[in-house]
Amino acid sequence: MGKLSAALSVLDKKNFLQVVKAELDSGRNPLDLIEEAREGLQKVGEEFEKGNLFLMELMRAAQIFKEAATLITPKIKEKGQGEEAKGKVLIGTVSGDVHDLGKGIVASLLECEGFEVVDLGVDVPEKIFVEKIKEHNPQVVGMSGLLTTSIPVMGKTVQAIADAGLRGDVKIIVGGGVVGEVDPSRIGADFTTSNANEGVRMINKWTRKRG
Ligand code: B12
Repeated sequence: MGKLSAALSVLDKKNFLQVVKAELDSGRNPLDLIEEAREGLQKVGEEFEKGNLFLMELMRAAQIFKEAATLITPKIKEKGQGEEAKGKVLIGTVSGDVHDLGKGIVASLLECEGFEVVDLGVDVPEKIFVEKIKEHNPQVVGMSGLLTTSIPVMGKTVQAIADAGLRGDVKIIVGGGVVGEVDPSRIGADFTTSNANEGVRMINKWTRKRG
């Protein structure tokens, strides 16, 4: 385990933020830092699952991660400056799920790449996805979720988009922890991933202008 994930997994905020700052100052790739911090959060999640940590501690870990993200994302954005607008992506965490750290990272990465991002927030009902697709006309819809119970909810959301006659107009990408590892056909999505970079690469591929 790296220094960063070790500090987060024991909820040592001071040390964690110090390591983040030092690594950024030494020119470390901000995306690597995010992935390392994510490992730390995963460890916290495992301890929570085993009953060794309370929900309060899970929340504290999330808060520490958020603080680090406010230091890291401007560095990611610096890299992406000057890009032309590439297209529009609508993104949200599905109904019943409030996990949003990963979604925030994907949204920042997409903005860095020059996409316009419409972030619908968390716990987003199916009908809001449908309404907002009509309103914003995105090329890509991203759904995030970390709970196992979010898998069928995502399936229902895709179905609602299809029932509204909009499925042919958008590519659908799904991500977030174990949810991002399921087969896309189970959800009716075009792609699933638990890696923000891989997701952004796929969205780039879909929206690349031809000719
Ligand atoms: C932090 C956290 C919380 C925080 C969330 C704070 C917030 N603002 O997001 C709080 C404390 C609120 C929370 C609450 C709960 N949590 Co929680 N939580 C976590 C934890 C520790 C980390 C998740 C995280 O943010 N990781 C860091 C981010 C960066 O990673 P990520 O989300 O995977 O995102 C990356 C990729 O997946 C990808 N990605 C994400 N979304 C998308 C979308 C697209 C389109 C793309 C392309 C890519 C992409 O990009 C990111 C960067 O690479 C996980 C443990 C784990 N193993 O994940 C548990 C975990 C997800 N939680 C869990 C549970 C059970 C809960 C609660 C039910 C607990 C409770 N008893 O109340 C509640 C549920 C609340 C709800 N209704 O949603 C379980 C889920 C079990 C399951 N399989 O269903 C986990 C796995 C913990 C565990 N092992 O038990 N949680």
